[in-house]
Amino acid sequence: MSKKVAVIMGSDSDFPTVAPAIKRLKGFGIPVEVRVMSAHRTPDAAAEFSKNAKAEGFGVIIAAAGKAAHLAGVLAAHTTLPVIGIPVKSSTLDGLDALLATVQMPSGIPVATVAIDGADNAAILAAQMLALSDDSIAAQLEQMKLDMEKGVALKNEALQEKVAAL
Ligand code: C2R
Repeated sequence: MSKKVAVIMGSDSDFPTVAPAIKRLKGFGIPVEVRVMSAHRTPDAAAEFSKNAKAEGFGVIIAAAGKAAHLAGVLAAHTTLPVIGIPVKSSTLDGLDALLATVQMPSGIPVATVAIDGADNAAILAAQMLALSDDSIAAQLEQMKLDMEKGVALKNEALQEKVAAL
């Protein structure tokens, strides 16, 4: 059994954005624990969770937050586990605020930041981290890339037919 992935979101309003990450991780057979937790609204719980995460069997933390998105950075401050940040588009600034707050970490405390609302890539990146010491996840990732390649080849073929018909 691989290490667990924690998927933490700043608010339950982030759930629709984060759901694809949970689905993807489950698809890989990776054990996932999902929590609402906030560096702003529940600062003690967030710090405590992160401090204990490694000992609790987590291998990666994914943190999703919108607006002034400090969640991923604060979780990263309290652990040596890799933290992946998902900036959520939940404001009038279309997620640019969350992107900058998540990605612009000071030296020493990295947060691997995916695209705005990039939940699926966050899950794939977490799987790639766990795959370093888990052959079953590594094999699934290899297969995923082969499937993707086949999918693009099929799309290319279909496109050639459309071009020829012009
Ligand atoms: P509500 O919908 O609950 O008002 O939250 C959440 O991630 C959400 O996108 C609005 C937005 O506030 C974000 N939030 C943060 C943090 N906690 C909640 N950015 C944090 O700790 O960084």
